Amino acid sequence: MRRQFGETRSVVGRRHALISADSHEVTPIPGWPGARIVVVISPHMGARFVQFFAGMPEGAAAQAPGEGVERFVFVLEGAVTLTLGGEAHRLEAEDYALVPAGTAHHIEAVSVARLMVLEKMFVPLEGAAHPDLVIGSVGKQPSRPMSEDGLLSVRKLIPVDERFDCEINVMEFQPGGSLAYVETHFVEHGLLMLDGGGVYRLDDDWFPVAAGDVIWMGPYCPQWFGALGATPARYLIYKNWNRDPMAG
Ligand code: UGY
Ligand code: MN
Repeated sequence: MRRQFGETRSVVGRRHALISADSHEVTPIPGWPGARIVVVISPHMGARFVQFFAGMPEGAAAQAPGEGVERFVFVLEGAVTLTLGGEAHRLEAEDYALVPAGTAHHIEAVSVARLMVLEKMFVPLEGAAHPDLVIGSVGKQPSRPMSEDGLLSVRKLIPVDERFDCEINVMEFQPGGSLAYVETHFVEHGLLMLDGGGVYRLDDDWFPVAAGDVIWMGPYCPQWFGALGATPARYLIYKNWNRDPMAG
């Protein structure tokens, strides 16, 4: 949509960013020929990971990321196949995969598809084995209550296992539900609003947020969310996890 006075809900600060779809910029990146890539979070803003949308025409194919990089793929629309070790896994909307660093693979769109991809340098844990491939579907993960009022629940997409250096969850807030307190922690977040909306506190500001918005919360960014509206709000949220704060 054309905006006469250059308005946007996007804000980029030192310790947080909110990127709304009206400010998406398409930028080609290696390994994704033919795809419409929008990088929404990257080390250029201070994050230690990359998060991007990939719009793929039918038949487009993506290659594995660089050395030492692990990749999380979440299907927003359409269907893709993830092929590794000679085996093809079909992923449709709300299906996901965490592909460990060093795993040769490719991703092919079997229809027009839209993905959210998150990549980071894997941080190994001394004495622990390399993590396995994770493939799953949001609806198949148990929904665990997270608040006494019954208004907040979480689905964990990655196994609870210290071999993994990240956690990726889907949090669901019933209307009126909120985080119980303002969190301040050393881990950072990449977030995608999946459904509904509400108000996000980031540092000392409160922002209206809606489905499609992406948020980066850097280390120690004070954060809080309250759901507004008649329908539940859901978001996908990444955090670096299971590692010593000294490990980087
Ligand atoms: O897991 C988390 O730190 C999560 N509760 N943070 C958030 O929703 N902003
Ligand atoms: Mn948090």
